[in-house]
Amino acid sequence: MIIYIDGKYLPAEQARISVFDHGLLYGDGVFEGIRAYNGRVFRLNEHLDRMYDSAKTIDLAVPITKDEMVEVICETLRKNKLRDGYIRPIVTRGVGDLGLDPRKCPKPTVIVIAKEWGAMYGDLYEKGLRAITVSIRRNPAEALPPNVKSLNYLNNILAKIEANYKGGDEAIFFDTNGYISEGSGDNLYVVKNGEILTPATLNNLRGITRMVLIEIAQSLGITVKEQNLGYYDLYAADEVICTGTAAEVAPITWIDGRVIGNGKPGPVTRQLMAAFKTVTENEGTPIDK
Ligand code: PXG
Repeated sequence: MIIYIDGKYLPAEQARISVFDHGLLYGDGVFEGIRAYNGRVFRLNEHLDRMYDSAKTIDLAVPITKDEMVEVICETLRKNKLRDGYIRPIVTRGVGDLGLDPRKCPKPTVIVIAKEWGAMYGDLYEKGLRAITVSIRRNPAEALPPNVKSLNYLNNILAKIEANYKGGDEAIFFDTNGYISEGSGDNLYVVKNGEILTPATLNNLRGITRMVLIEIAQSLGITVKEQNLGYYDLYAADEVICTGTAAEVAPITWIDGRVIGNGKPGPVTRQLMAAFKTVTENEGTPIDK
């Protein structure tokens, strides 16, 4: 496996960062999770826009341009002979001293990992996921905005740990006001009476797959409404869906012991899953020059 790190393409065992990198010491940095399908990188510009916006928000100047990042990502895929796979660009604050002041870090570290990664949830796309609403709340936007895709994922990891202990395939977060936020690594939707309802993106990450899902739904003539949702909306839903680059479009058929709909992936979910597959296989930035 070949990994890009600060201008070099190195074998994985030689791709090392300093123990004084503030990405490690403080989770100070940003990242993206992107997929390539069928020789093309899916929604690459949207992912990079989000990563550079996350960096801007934490006052981190990415040392290469977006165009250079596109080239580095495609070159990393080419060097690894990948046509399908998962891409993880990372920008950390860089090497500094102990002490959290970012002014101690003159040069951000840039890393790109690319590897194979198939369907995250295996047979659960057919069976449906079990989800647990967790007691830990999503970080509020006034503390650490969920729109910053930062290297500090502890809030999400704690939710995942709680769901693991309680027998869930995925966690469902509420925000500090009691409204539904998102999953530990995906956005959430309720289907009720043929309409899709989803929270606005202040209390959750503005998912790229979410954007795609909304476009697909609209092209199929399905109404999508952004609104505050509570746990009533989950338990009383006809269908519940989650989306993410890793999860893709996945059905949730059981939440906290309640069976959602008839306990099987519903018709709207199935329609969206099929349309998503078509879109991913036919769109994107070509990996080859
Ligand atoms: N919310 C959170 C908290 C996420 O981390 C999403 C929503 C969905 O966003 P996209 O843009 O991917 O539709 C994410 C993305 C992983 C992994 O390593 C997690 C994500 C993406 C890729 C890999 O588990 N989460």
